[in-house]
Amino acid sequence: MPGDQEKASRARAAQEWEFPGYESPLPVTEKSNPLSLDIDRAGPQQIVHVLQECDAEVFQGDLQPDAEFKRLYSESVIQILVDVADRVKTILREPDDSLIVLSGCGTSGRIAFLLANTFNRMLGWHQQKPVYSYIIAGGDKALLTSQEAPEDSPSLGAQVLKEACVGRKHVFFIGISCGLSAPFVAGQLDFCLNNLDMLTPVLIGFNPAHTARNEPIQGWPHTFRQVTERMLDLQRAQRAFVLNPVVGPEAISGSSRMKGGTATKVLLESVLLLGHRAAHSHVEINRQAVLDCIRDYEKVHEMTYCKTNELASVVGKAGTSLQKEGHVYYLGWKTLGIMGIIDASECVPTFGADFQDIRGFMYGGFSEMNNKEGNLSSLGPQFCIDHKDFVSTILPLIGENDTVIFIFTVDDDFGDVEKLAGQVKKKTSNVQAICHEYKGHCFPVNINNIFDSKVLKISWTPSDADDDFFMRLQWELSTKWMLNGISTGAHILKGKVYKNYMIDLKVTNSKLYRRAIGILQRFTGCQWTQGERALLRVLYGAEELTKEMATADVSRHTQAATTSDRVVPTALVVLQTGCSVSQAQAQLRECSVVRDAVETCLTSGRH
Ligand code: F1P
Repeated sequence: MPGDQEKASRARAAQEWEFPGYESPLPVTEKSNPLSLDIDRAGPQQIVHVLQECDAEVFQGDLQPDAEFKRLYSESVIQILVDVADRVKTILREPDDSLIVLSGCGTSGRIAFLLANTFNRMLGWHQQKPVYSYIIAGGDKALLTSQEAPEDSPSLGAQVLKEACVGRKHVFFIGISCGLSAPFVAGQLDFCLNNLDMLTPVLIGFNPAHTARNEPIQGWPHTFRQVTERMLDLQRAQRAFVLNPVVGPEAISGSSRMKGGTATKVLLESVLLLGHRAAHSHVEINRQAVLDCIRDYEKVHEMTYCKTNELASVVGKAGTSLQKEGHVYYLGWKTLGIMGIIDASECVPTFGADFQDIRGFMYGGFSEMNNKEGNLSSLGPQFCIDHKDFVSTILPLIGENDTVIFIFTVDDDFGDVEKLAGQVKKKTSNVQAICHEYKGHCFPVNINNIFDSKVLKISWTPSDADDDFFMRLQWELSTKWMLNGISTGAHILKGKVYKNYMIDLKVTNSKLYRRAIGILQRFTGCQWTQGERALLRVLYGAEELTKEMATADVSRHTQAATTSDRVVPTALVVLQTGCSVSQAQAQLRECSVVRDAVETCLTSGRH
């Protein structure tokens, strides 16, 4: 645990991004975190340490009473959590004709899916019908793969929500956009604001409202910021709610799957849990109850990062696998299997990874996923997520360069774990485990004997208030931190990160398009238009842009990006050296490590 001195220095470092001029005008979720500036040069131990520090910022209290940014523990945020939990309780008490919709894009939609299913299951235990529904931009395909383009359509968002509301009288809509930026969610919130007699909207995100995205949205009359401001006006009358504490910049700039996803899970689970406890067990919803709940999650952070050495060891193993062109496989059970699948799917847009680099599988596959569209495995290998798929298609090819990570708890059938581990061990000695047990419920055998190495095992001591349900939510969060650390760390070790930027991101929607140009500007000092031209030349593989290319919509550009590789690194080389697109591509092909290629180009360009 950090000492006082370390805590103080952490607070000092964290304050840097709070200065008004720091990387202005970027919103907090897009800024680079001063704590992780050198993460690209760090070893596994240091990577984990930096992630621990960045993740701790999620729970940082107000530094001064009049601090510019609201935090998770700020009075006003806690009050909104109380109000939202109270609404959840009201719906659960009178569930007929009511619906709670959780919606988002990418990671935010995946968390929406996870929680909608989890809390419907809880209702089932109380003999109640499901009340929750989830929406993810791009449909269920987006649960397993990156489908970034639908994120840009407000009308699609509104349409899907409208369909979900059919036959309901009251809908409590929770829209998640970590960066307060996704047009898909803006469209849904706007739909709510136009139908307030039926819908009450909640917006979850992690930027101050005045930095919500304000650029025009193609074919739509509003911006995200305007929608947010309308909601804030209605908040006074409790007809809309905006939950937007700041949790600090991501360790990898803009990678909202990390802290954004974590904070979403913490906030949403807290309000839903308290709503359920109030509705079913008559536990009062008040500020203290909210604070206690968030503190419990903060303890999960401490428990998880107590295992720094073990986690660093797995990060190192996974990094070596990726460096040697091997793979990392997550084999999980129940919702921890879903956490693995989610984490793996996010590596494609974040690091420009191949979907085969890191893959997730879960016991029972789609019959356990419980997604709306059912079994998607016929859509292609990315959608084959059952352990059986792993055994039939991957296991025969496994070798020493691969890392296989088992993710399970004491509540899973240990015989299944042992059997599969036995099969994998015949192929590689690199078999790791992340597992959770709790007081009075320990594994029947010494896990180390099965996995031959330091196992990442956390033994939890539940407090009296903890039920099994809450315990699982905590395991999920703990597992999320570990998996985010492993996949991020492994890609850093592979050289997919430059300083703390995802230098090889996929430029597949308008947010990522702007982020890519921002990266070019930052490292080459170019003007926006110059950076954009270089990016477009690479996207279209053209030395000269035609008028049509230069004037096309961003959606056309991002469509072109789906088939392009190493877009930002190539544009960087073009800008820095003045060479042609094909020369830059050839130069990068010679260099296996993207980070080194970028670094060489930038430093030599300065001489
Ligand atoms: C949604 C999102 C991210 C994803 C990528 C593109 O962001 O899909 O989940 O990792 O960065 O955007 P947000 O709307 O929650 O900010």
